[in-house]
Amino acid sequence: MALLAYLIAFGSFMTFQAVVLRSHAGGYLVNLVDCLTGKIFFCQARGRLKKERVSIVVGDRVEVEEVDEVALTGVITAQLPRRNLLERPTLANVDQVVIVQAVKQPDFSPLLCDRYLVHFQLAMPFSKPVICFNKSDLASQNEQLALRSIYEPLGYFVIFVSARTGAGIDDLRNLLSGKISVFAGASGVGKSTILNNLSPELELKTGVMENDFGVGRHTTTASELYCLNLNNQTWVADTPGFNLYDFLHPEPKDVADQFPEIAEQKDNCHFKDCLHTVEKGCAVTNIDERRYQSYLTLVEESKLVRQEARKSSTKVEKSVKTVGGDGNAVSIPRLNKRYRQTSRRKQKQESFITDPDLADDLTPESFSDLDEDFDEDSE
Ligand SMILES: Nc1nc2c(ncn2[C@@H]2O[C@H](COP(=O)(O)OP(=O)(O)O)[C@@H](O)[C@H]2O)c(=O)[nH]1
Ligand SMILES: [Mg+2]
Ligand SMILES: [Zn+2]
Repeated sequence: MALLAYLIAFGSFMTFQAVVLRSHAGGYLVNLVDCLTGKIFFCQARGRLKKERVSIVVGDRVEVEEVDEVALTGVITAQLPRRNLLERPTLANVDQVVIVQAVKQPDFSPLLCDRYLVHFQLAMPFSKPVICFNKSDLASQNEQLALRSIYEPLGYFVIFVSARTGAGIDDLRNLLSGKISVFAGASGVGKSTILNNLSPELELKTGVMENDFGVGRHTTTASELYCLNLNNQTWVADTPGFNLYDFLHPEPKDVADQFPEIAEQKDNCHFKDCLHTVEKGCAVTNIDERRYQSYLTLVEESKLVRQEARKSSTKVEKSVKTVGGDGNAVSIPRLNKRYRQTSRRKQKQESFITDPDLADDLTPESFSDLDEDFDEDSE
């Protein structure tokens, strides 16, 4: 007992490194690195960090002090340098993305898969996306081969798994080991079921059930990082499905660079400013029909995105706000929403959760019912 008390007291003076798993109730849930307990600690950021507007996001490495191993709390005192930062989904220090698609239920959508590929190629140029087809138990060998033959020749690493039967899960585990990976893909493709199969103690809720608001109850609404029970150095982020406007679009002329089979042919095209879409005599030919349809769609969309951007850039007043008064008023740019501080109103709403009397009632369910941090105007 005395030893335990000593350890607790000692722990409170030590500095630990931690990985941020998700934001929660104005603070963060973290895993302590090199501490194989797998326990999740709730930490507030030190006031100084808030004042300096240090934005801590899922995947950040941080330093934690004042660790209380009984109450499972601590204080984040520093944010360690980031290797990278993804904007959508907001994640730091990501090594690779795994685009999860179902072979069936829902039917495989080449367009959606290509949207994710293009998005993550733009967002994470340092790492090639992996394509993971789930629900392989629902597709014949021939159907699997047909899907494989679209993407493998383009240089993508393709893996088939079934979270239901466990087929392919060991290969996926090897692929993830020692890295921080992102699972991206529409709701219902089986991301949570795969995570449960990889690490059963996660006990994630699966299956889309509609609640009274027409929203799937077990649909992920905020990015959350899970530490797989492998070697304490393997994390996977489950992320919400994207809305159409979440996808990044390059300039129309640059869409070709995101399709390896078009990129390698485009230099043979002698037309100036050719988008390789309609022109007779364009050198870009022999593209898989599904991929070409995706390409045409993305070129059209990227034109629309640029048009919209030009329209809204005239509304400059919307991107600045006025602070101060009495002749001292200055216009300053508005921060991107996700970097704004939580409003005082919202902090008050959240304070009941940080009430220690309520802390015992917190369950993973109540975590997922809470809003993401930084999602409200600070005005
Ligand atoms: N047949 C089959 N169904 C699966 C498989 N993986 C998941 N499912 C089902 O697909 C549905 C959605 O899974 P879920 O993990 O919640 O998807 P998420 O929204 O991507 O997290 C659930 O009903 C799962 O039981 C699989 O490998 N095979
Ligand atoms: Mg899920
Ligand atoms: Zn061309």
